[in-house]
Amino acid sequence: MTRLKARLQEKIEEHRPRTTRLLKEFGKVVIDEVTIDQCIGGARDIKCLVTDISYLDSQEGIRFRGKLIPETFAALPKLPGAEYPTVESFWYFLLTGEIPTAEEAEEIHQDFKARAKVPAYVFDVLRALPKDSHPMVMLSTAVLAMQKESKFNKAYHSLKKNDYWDTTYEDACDLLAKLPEIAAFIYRYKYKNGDIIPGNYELDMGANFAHMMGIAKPYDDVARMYFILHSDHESGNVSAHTTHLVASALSDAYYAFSAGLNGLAGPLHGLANQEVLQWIMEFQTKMNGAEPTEENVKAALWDTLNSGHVIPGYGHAVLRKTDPRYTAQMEFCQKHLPNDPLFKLVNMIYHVAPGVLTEQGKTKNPWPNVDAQSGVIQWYYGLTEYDFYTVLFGVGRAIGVLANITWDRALGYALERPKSVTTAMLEDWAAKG
Ligand code: NMX
Ligand code: MLT
Repeated sequence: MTRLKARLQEKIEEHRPRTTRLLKEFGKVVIDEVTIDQCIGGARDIKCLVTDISYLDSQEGIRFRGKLIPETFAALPKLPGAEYPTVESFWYFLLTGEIPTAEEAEEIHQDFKARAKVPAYVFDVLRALPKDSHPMVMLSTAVLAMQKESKFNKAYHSLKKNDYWDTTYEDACDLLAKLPEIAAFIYRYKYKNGDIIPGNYELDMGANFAHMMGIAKPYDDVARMYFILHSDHESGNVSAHTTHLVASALSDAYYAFSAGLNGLAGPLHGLANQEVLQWIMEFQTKMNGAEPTEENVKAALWDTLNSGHVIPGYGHAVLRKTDPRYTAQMEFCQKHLPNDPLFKLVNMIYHVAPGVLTEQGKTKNPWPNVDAQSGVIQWYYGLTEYDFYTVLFGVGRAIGVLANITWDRALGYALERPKSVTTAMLEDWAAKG
């Protein structure tokens, strides 16, 4: 057993009495009420999910296990010469809430290496799909195709509820270890004439991903930063919530994560990073080679709004300030690509879009989210096929949602089944005030 798994087991045993006590002694304590607009409007702000892995505050943004993004980057171990921590050390941190030593992080690297081999049939399945399938269809299909490997599913009938977490953790690690190779395969198969680069599992996950993508340094650090930043955003977002919901039926990690990816593929969620680049490309085409100015950016933003579309990369269901994940990536750009024309244009949009959205007066949050800045970095390092960007988000998101469903099973969270009402019932409540 790895030190991570042993520590996780201890943590789970320490934690269980807290959940049991809350349920037994305080189960009927009221923590929220539900209004009609929440019922119709996407359950916004209703407190009815529990996770200790991350928490999103509308003002300060995400905290992973209590740490803000800069604190997380500063605390975790890094490889010599690297600017960002390894994904492996972050996985340990998300699961246990503890900072691993370099040796503990290396043990995860070795564990992932042993789990990394992608079954050959996965590549056959991907090749059998139409080549113009969206890369997210490919990723989700690849994950679902591997469901027969699920250790949880194989063991299910012989397991006791308290043991569910063990094989869920095994599935989570197996899946996470394989995802970078699957994602890189999709990229090279679809856009690089199938010129596949075999993995080098001596490298950590970020560096190996960069290697398999065929992109030179510092893309290893880009990959580490990107996967960590996109990993988790508490439990209510569509991809995390879907993964949690599907797993609550005791569908295994493969079923659950594949479903979560399908939610991530929507333009209001993870596909927004692709939409941002598409918006920029269409803007540049309209500019026909002319220098962008704040005036023509503003006019293009109004055109988008007036045609009934959203400005991709702006707004958020919870955040009410600039997303710190946007800021973290902007800081990377300021350091590594300060004079890049696309970065300058994205900055110009940042200066203009919040004013336009505020003037329009609909959105509760006119500030940029993670997706407004992420494509610029990918583009700069040669990854210009922007319909691939949500796959990168998906690999990162796996870290958070797989850690979450491991804990869901550890704490015996119930089948999720909220109650629905009818419009007539709402009208009745409305009439009564
Ligand atoms: N551009 C234009 N209108 C917007 C935008 C935007 N960026 N953001 C919100 N609105 C509108 C929204 O469509 C709604 O209009 P209506 O009343 O006509 O339905 C109104 O403002 C109120 O929406 P909010 O309550 O501010 O936002 P909500 O919580 O419903 O939605 C998002 C949050 C993220 C779906 C929304 O801000 C949006 O569509 N943003 C653009 C897409 C995007 O960047 N998504 C990525 C989010 C991050 N991620 O990776 O998942
Ligand atoms: C996310 O990372 O999941 C997005 O910012 C959406 C959200 O938190 O609702």
